[in-house]
Amino acid sequence: TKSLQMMAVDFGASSGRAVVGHFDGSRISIQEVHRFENEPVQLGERLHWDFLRLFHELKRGMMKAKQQLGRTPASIAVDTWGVDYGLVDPKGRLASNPYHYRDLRTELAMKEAVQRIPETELYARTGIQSSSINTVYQLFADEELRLGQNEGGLRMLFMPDLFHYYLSGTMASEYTIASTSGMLDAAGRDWSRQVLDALSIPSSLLNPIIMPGTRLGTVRADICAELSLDAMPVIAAAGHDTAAAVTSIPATDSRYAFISSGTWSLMGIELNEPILTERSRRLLFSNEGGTEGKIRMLKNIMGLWLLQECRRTWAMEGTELSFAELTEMAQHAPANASYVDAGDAVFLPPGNMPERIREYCRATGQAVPQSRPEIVRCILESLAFKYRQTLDEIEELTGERLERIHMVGGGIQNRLLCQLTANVTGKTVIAGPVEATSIGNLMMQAKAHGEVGGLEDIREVVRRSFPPEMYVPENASEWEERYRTYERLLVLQKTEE
Ligand code: ADP
Ligand code: LRH
Repeated sequence: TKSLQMMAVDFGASSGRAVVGHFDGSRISIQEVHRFENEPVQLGERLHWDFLRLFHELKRGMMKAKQQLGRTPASIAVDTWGVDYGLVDPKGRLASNPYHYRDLRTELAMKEAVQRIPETELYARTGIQSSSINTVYQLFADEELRLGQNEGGLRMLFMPDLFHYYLSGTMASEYTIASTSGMLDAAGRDWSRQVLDALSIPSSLLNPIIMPGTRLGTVRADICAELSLDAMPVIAAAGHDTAAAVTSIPATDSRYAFISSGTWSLMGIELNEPILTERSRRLLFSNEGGTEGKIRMLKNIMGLWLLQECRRTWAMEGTELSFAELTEMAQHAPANASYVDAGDAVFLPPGNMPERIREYCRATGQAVPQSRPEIVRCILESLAFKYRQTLDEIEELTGERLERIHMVGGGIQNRLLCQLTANVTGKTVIAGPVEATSIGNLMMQAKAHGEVGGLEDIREVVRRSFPPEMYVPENASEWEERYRTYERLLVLQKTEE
């Protein structure tokens, strides 16, 4: 095996990073060379990502990677958050700035769309949980495009595909990111004709699906010149950040659930085929595409977004608090026994999160958390309870008992949340790696270079390279009691609907 030095750029919904990875055939080591904020921009009525700035950060990352290594990396791949896209015109120009999935224009569109194709049918075909963020509703909301049947000859590129296009000039839709759209046939792993036709979404917008680990081309000559790089291959590794993260879970068998913890918490299991039942639809599980032919059956949980938004509100009120400080605050707050449903779409849009949490507690007849520590405590406990609920649901859907929970992503730096998760689920939590997404991205590049085998080999490399941390359940019976309260309050009425 030759020694490979590659680079990955991982765009999360809250921050992005460029890392270089060194794979020697047995272990991989990574080094962050560039990190940047990813702040959305409200422009008039609409919420957008700042694509131009993000592309600029990508180039800065490439420049720093070269400086770090003293030479051009062997390849590059980009991964991003799910569902969002850009539209490119026939001359290759960005036709409009990409929208943020938290933009509210889709709410109405979603209601109209399900008049055309029932949610039950949408789910039976695509296996994607009903949510206003789904690409399918975003495209349906674009009436000009839909009713004009794409007269302008635009092409839709998901965010990682869009970055890859402007890097390499090659247009393609990588499977894992396309699978978040709600427009792929989950079992057939290709665009769903029926869904597109029912919603009059022009198929001329779409690109062929390619599988993770496909080489797209090389970085364009003008970018190489701008950054003084030699020719560098661009690889579609695993375009969806969550798919990349799941690829690098250091598991030894399949008796585990994963939680990919960042802005969102994505909790689920890996399967060979999707579960497309009425029960899994009602429980809001998605079947997204994984690497190596796998399906990620998972639930999108609001996640640390709740905390990020509180932090932003408090900063605007004049108190800047780090995530470490926020966690510390909650550590000493009493367990307050007020909870929110961390799956509830009311928490999706940005804006005054502390007040929305208070309002939720008020409306559900609970004590209203007042202080900041109480609010943070409420968020973290509510997340842990949601994980417990989701775990029970996964066990119900599969009829199998799971033994462990693997947690990965930036959110595992919140050690209180990892411990609470162990306590409330009664399962051992295995936490790590923090940079699972970048590592998964890099390992899929190594796969494309022919330097590593399948998933099992990749996971063995990750285990060897990043020993995880264990959290053992504490005070199980006390937490079981609390969970029963949560269940009576927030779970039972809903699941019996
Ligand atoms: P994304 O990829 O969605 O942008 P990350 O995987 O980078 O998200 O994770 C970001 C989250 O990690 C933050 O919302 C924050 O709650 C958590 N986090 C980051 N650093 C720390 C820290 N030092 N202590 C506790 N939590 C942290
Ligand atoms: C997490 C994530 C998640 C969802 C959301 C939109 O970063 O990719 O899996 O798709 O973003």
